[in-house]
Amino acid sequence: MNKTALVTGATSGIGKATAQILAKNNYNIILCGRREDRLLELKNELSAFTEVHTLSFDVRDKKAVFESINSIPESFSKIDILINNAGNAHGLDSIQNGDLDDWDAMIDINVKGLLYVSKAIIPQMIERKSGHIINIGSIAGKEVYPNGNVYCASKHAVDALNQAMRMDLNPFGIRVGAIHPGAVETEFSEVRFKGDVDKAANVYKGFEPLHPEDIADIIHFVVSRPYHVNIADLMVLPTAQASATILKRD
Ligand code: NDP
Ligand code: 8X3
Repeated sequence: MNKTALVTGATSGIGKATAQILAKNNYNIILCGRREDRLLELKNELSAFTEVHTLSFDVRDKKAVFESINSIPESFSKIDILINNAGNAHGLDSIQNGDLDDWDAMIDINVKGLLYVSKAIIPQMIERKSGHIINIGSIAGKEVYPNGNVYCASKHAVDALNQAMRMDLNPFGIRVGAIHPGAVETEFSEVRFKGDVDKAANVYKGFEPLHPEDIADIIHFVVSRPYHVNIADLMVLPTAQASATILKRD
């Protein structure tokens, strides 16, 4: 029987590429995100390969998270793989100039949203004594960089939660691991710079960033390891990137 994977943030970037590669490798997919038009478009594309269900909710809205996950039809309700990917940076400002709404967004989406979705799905994994959770962290969860303050804090929290989940879920045979990418060219920088596409494009100028498919390919590798193998913590950088702040540009 095909495994079922629930992917948050499947309307764009890493989440979308992950849904695409998993669908092509016979995983049933639950696509999550807020933008329904994109969810339906991707569902149409991936239905050629596998069974696809869509769930539109904002991960900040805990009631909507639980209602949506509880509404999943029987045929998709056994979730084998949870990919906690939804998240973004909002702004790139010093701590003294940071915008409170940006701070709320990053903590509410990247940390609390990840917790809500996990809390809604973990009980069924515990009951079955099986499951695999992949948390998408960041190099920003391993290092801090100037003006990255709250985004870095939110991703350090993901790193901590990844370790904590692995400990707490260990008695139940549930695999938990994180992937921490460096620079990946997605809509990430457009969101961070509030739609300023030129500023966003500059982030990736002069070097080859990772493409969302590079991370998706690794996620597929991680979930397809034999049960006794848990890839617990993996940092993936573009070759041009040595750290959060050291980048070799042409
Ligand atoms: P994108 O902006 O391309 O995708 C972000 C996804 O998150 C979208 O599908 C979006 O869907 C979803 N999302 C955002 N806010 C919410 C919300 N409130 N409720 C539900 N879904 C939401 O960025 P990436 O693909 O790059 O980002 C994916 C993950 O990778 C994030 O956790 C990010 O922090 C992490 N990451 C990214 C890196 C990069 O350089 N790009 C590097 C390291 C980590 P929708 O808007 O439809 O709701
Ligand atoms: C995204 C990568 O370096 O902008 O998490 O924080 S970075």
